[in-house]
Amino acid sequence: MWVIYHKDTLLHQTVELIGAKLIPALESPARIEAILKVLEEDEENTIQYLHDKQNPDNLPFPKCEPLSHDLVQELLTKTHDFSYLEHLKTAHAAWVAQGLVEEDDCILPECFRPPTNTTGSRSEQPPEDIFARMGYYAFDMSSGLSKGSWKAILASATIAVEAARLLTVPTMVALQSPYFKIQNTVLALCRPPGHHCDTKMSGGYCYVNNAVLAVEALHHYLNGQYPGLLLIPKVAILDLDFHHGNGTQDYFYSNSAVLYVSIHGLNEFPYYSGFEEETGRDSGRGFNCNYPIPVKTSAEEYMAVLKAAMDKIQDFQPDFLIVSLGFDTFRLDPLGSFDLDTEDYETMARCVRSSDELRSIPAIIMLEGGYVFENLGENMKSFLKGWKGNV
Ligand code: OKS
Ligand code: ZN
Repeated sequence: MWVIYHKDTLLHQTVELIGAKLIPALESPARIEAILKVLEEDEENTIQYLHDKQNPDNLPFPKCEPLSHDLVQELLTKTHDFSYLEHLKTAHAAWVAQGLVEEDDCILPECFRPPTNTTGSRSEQPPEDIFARMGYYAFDMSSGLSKGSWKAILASATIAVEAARLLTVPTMVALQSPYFKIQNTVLALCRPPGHHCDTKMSGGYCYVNNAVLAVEALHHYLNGQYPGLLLIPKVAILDLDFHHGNGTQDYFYSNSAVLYVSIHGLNEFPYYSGFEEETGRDSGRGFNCNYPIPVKTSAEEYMAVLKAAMDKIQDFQPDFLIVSLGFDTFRLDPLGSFDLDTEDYETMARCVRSSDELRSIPAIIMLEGGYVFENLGENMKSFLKGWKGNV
C-alpha cells in the first residue's frame, strides 16, 4: 500500500464553537499523527513523505516526473473560484495586519450572506471588507483559518494530485522491482478534508475539495500520457464518511462520467443535501446516488446498504474508484452516530473489494473525517486489512 503524507497538513489548527464556547476544533493535527503512527509500524506500507521532495535521496523511489507545484495551482484554479482561493490564502494575514487578531489566533466567520437577499446585485459580489468576506466564503463556523491553514490546504490538495499521478503514471519502484509499475491503490492522507467544500465555500472543516482535485488530476495525467486522444475515464466516488459530501455531489451533479455514491446519517450535517431524490441533473441524471440511513444503524444494517451501493458502482463499470473515507461512522465518534466498531472497517473494505471487477480497479482511498484519534490508527489498519485481504 502506498501512503501519501505531507507534514504541512499539520499546520492547520483552528477552534470551533460549541454553543457559545470556543474549543480546539475536533478536526485536529492529532488525527493525522495517530494514523501515520500506526501505518509506519507496518512495513508493508510504503509511505511517501512529500515534504522530502527537496531531498530526493530520502524518497523511497526515484520519481519519473516530479510533481509540480504549478500543476496543483492550475488544477485548484480550474476547480475552485479564483477569488475564493485568494481569500483562503490571504484572509488570516489581512486580519492580523488590521489588528483584528493576533498571529496565533484563529479567525471565524460571523456575518453570512442571507440566501433570501435576492434584490441587491451587490450581495452577489465578495465584500471589500475582510471581516465580512469570511462569511461570504463559508457556509458555517466550522471552517476557521489559522496562520498555517493555507499551507495545509495546499499540502492536502497536493496529496490528492499526487495520488492521481501514482495511479496513472508508471513509477519505477527501486529495489522492489526493476519494472515500471502503476500503483493499484494509493492512500491519500489529506487534511484538511474536502467533501463539504464546493467551488467557493468552506464548511464542515473543508476548504478545497480534494476528491474533485483528484478526478481532475486523473484527467490531466491520462491525457498527458496519450496526447492526441481525449480520455475521459469513468470515476466512481464512494463516500463512506458519516456526513454527506455535498461539495463533491454538487461538482459532479451534471456529469455522467463521475458517479457519486454516498452512505451517510439521515438528517445530519450538512442538513440540506444527501436525500435519496437527489439523483443528478441533465446528462448527469442517474449518476448520483444517496443512501441516507438513520442514526444508531448497526454494522449489519450498514453492510446491507453498502452492498447495494457497491452493486450500483459495479453496474457503472468505473475505470477508477475514489473512496472518501471518514471514520466518524465509528461508534464512539462525537460527530457521528452509527454503531460501527474497529473490526467492521475490515468487513467494509472487503465488501468494497468483493467483486471481481472492483478487486483490481485503481483506487484512491482519501481521508475525510473521523475524530476519535485514539482509535483512528486501528480503524484505518482494519480497513486496509480488509482492502488488501482480497487482492
Ligand atoms: C461542529 C461541526 C459540525 C459537523 C461537521 C462535520 C464534519 C465532517 N462544529 N464531515 O465529514 O466530519
Ligand atoms: Zn464527516
